[in-house]
Amino acid sequence: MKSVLSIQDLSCVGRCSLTVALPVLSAMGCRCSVLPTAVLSTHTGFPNPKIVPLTEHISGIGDHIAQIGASFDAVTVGYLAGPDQAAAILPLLRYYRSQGSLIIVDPAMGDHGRLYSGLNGEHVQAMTALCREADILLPNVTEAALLTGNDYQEVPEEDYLSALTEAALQLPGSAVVITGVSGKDGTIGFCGAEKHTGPFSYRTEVVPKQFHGTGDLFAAVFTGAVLAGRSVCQAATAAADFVRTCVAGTPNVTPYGVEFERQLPQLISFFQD
Ligand code: PXL
Repeated sequence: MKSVLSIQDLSCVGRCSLTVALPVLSAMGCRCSVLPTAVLSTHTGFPNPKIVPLTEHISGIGDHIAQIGASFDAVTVGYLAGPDQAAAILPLLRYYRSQGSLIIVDPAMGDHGRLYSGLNGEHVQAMTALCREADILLPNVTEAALLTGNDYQEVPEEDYLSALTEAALQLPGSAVVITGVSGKDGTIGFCGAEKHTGPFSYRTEVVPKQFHGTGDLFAAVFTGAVLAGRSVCQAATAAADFVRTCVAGTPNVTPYGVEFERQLPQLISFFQD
């Protein structure tokens, strides 16, 4: 059975981060271990969440996980509550990279041209350092712009996307997938490139509803699909289609996020022993 270590926050209410990664990766047949970097009463899309950072515990938890010899086919990183958290997980990422784990980083920092509430420029720098340890990067357009020092375009031009992809590929990783790319023609999709196979892109008709946590859902399905042997582009396509189905199947836009639960049986097709 494939195994994943998912490093991100645990938001008690509001589907995102670990409450998405665990069920999705389990449905896809992966043993999913977690390193919660913070506990939040809700994600930051609800007003005034209680945030309990676990920053000073990250290295102790990571050391013990490594010490018992736990191995992972993939180690994934998502939302972190501050720059010191990014610094705290760096040694663990380097260790698992040296052990041959595939490192997938979704530098979850913002959307629609703005940083998430409570994050700042220092966070962007720390996340950029973390992205240098990744094999595969999964930024949205906002995050790709922040990582590469470019301006943000809400409806990005083709040249702009090529420049963002090219700039993100200058980081040491082997592939980048830029998610949530809106087109003028009522489409949404992703674009990206693998260093050894070149660029790719995918568009599908947009379902005009915005939710928290869809990037986390994309990252979880993507990870499971890559571990099931799909190429980066195939895995991203499966993830984009799954997110679209979940968004379309959620009648009301609320901060509780998308109703992915009833779609989980679709993911069983990736299940491998
Ligand atoms: O979905 C990204 C995310 C994850 N975790 C927390 C968040 C957000 C986005 O706002 O607040 C706590």
